[in-house]
Amino acid sequence: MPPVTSRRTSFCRLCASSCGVLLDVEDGRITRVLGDAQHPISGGYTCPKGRRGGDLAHGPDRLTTSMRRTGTGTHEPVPVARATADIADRLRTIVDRHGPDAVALFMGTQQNFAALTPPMARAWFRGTGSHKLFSTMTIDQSAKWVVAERMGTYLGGRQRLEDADVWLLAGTNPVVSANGGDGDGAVVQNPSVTLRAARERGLRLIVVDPRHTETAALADVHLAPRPGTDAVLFAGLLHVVLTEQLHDTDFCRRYTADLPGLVDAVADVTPTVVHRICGVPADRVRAAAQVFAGGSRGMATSGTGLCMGPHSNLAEHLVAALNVVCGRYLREGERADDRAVLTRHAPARAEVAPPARAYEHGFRSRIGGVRAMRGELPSGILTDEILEPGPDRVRALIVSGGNPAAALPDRAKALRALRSLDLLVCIDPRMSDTARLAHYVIAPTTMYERADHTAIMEPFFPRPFAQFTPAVLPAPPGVVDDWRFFLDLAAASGQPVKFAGRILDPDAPPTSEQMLAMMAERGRVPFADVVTAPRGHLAGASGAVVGPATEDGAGHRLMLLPADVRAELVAALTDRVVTEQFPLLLTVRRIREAVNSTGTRVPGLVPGGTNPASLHPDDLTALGITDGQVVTVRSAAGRLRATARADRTLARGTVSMTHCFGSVDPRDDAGVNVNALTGTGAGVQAINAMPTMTAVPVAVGAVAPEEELS
Ligand SMILES: Nc1nc2c(c(=O)[nH]1)N[C@H]1C(S)=C(S)[C@@H](COP(=O)(O)OP(=O)(O)OC[C@H]3O[C@@H](n4cnc5c(=O)[nH]c(N)nc54)[C@H](O)[C@@H]3O)O[C@H]1N2
Ligand SMILES: Nc1nc2c(c(=O)[nH]1)N[C@H]1C(S)=C(S)[C@@H](COP(=O)(O)OP(=O)(O)OC[C@H]3O[C@@H](n4cnc5c(=O)[nH]c(N)nc54)[C@H](O)[C@@H]3O)O[C@H]1N2
Ligand code: SF4
Ligand SMILES: [Mo]
Repeated sequence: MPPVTSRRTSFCRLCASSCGVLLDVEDGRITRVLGDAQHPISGGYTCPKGRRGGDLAHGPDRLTTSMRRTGTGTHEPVPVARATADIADRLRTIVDRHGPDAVALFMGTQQNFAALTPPMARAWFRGTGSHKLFSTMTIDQSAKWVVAERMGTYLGGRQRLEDADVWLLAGTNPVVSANGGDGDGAVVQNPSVTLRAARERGLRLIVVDPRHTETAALADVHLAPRPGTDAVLFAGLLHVVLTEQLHDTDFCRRYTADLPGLVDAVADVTPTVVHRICGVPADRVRAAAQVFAGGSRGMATSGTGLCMGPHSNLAEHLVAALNVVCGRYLREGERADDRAVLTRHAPARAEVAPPARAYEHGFRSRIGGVRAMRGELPSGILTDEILEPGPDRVRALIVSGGNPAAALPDRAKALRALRSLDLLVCIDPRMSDTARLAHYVIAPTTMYERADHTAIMEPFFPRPFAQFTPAVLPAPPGVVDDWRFFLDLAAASGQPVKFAGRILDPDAPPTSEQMLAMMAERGRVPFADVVTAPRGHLAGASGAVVGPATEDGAGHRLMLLPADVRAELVAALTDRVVTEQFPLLLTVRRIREAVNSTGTRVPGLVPGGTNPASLHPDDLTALGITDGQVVTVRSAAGRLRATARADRTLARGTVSMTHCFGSVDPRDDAGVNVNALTGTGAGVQAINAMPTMTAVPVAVGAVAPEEELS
């Protein structure tokens, strides 16, 4: 009998896009992933890694049982219940000796794409009493948190792409990353179609990127600054807007405290100064500012290219200041940007939450006196938290949906730190680098083996939308849902777990579907309406409008340029980015075929199988290097070997590589890990300890043939 194929609807959960998919399933295996053309948000779009989504479940390296490290450093299968009990025992011993702060949780990217995992991981963590919570946000875009703390937040909501006539994207390439920065969902889904449609209705698009990216190819204006100089560029854009009086005087009068201070601080940052520092011609700086401020609606949003640079907190602050002075926020009485469907609606008000500088009061780490922000310590100090002696040194680390061995800056130190732990637990469906170093690897269900909904992703959808998917594939018998592992670990440790307002009974836990329903109880749409709509539920506008300021809130103002930000601007203006020893600047770049390390080892997915070091062909010629040649890339932090690739989209003087490749096992042919080059002390940001991961000074040289053989 020929195998029976059934076609199921679901949504992909490898990135925030949550694209609607059709899955052909045969004998419990996915044989084909198709974009769902009738999906109301993604409209049939999928990317290469999404189309290989079945490999996560069926690939040769899929873990179908949990693993335990043996005395010789290899791993052997262990039943998950045994592993959970052992982990609880070992945690208890560590806490008894060293206190709860010896236990840390690292929350990675893939944790965020399962609705139940973050709340349950956090619920377990809260029960430990530890302060050592880390996530990838602080090696990514925590500059946005810093901006909110130093500037304050306007609570009426941001303008949206759907009715904007101008948009500026800085250091983000949504056509590839499906991520336009700032959690501003409009450009996340079906990105090139979305951006093209916006342009057809008259939107003018400005892209700021040292590379002529796939997104820049769709832009009206492309500025290619020298990497790491965005803060100066944005100060210059503000200079033009403010000297030419293109700003929104009414918004500034109502909601800002210190406009004259900003005017003064950027007075000398003329387009000529910008040209000298950033390499962008003065007339183009002026024109870009005029196009942006000349629009009536639309924001500047930014991504990793800004948030990972040497002045990331300042650069982000000035992007936000540009939005503020141009008044690109929703006013009282306007339709609110209300995308809550399964989550609770938060009312929008035309007022300011003043700068709170909460990072001055949070838990204080012994590492550099750095403090927690939003309950998290910065991942930039995680390795020191593990390695530096001290009574509350981190000795046990649980990694949920992340791969810090590949993702953390200063790879050698990160590996040393992870290897030195008394207990490393990694929940991962494959033997990632972090899993290989772990004492226990918990094998979880993969995306199509679990029921889920889009509650966490609501802010990223362009319209109020929610989707539910049941599990489409049977899970292998040895695996466990991520959320269930945290519940069982809490139970084995004698910690009660509270979820959606009730204490869960670990002996008779709810099903995933019940948990998802509990999570959606405060939504505006009954969960049943979402469950019965296989392609998801478009909820329509909620009718909410931006309300008036409260009595308390009416007096609050945004701080455009507090003294510390001003000092950072002075420093950025005098910075020397490149040196003779390291004349080139290494930049970050994502590829369609991988989300961080996920996808890097799927056979045949990444073109060429690896991550090259791209340079402008003229730079290659000047260095005497040919396309395809093996080169050494050196920085102050370390060196690596990669294949050189000629790439005309890059500005001269830049090198571009993709992160999270490579392997701790030298037998693997898995590319090279770029974090061999990152993470020296230089450029680490105050407040959030954000390391420099783009605009890293490097030198590239040919590898002599005899060296290549060794
Ligand atoms: N040099 C340099 N370094 C960087 C960056 C850069 O641009 N340049 N980018 C930084 C950024 S923005 C980030 S976000 C980090 C990424 O840092 P991480 O989030 O730590 O890295 P990922 O590779 O995304 O790790 C995800 C892991 O989850 C696993 N996984 C997949 N599905 C599931 C699941 O259902 N359950 C569980 N439990 N696990 C699953 C995958 O196999 C993978 O090992 O890297 C940072 N590091
Ligand atoms: N396909 C795919 N999608 C992803 C991911 C992935 O790995 N692959 N990762 C996900 C994650 S974890 C994140 S955080 C988001 C990130 O999403 P994005 O921030 O959009 O990431 P990138 O696509 O790398 O775009 C960063 C851009 O910044 C530019 N850049 C580098 N240095 C500088 C600089 O100094 N100044 C300026 N102005 N630009 C600079 C680079 O050339 C690049 O085009 O993407 C998410 N989506
Ligand atoms: S963009 Fe790709 S990885 Fe992201 S949800 Fe869509 S198909 Fe999946
Ligand atoms: Mo990220």
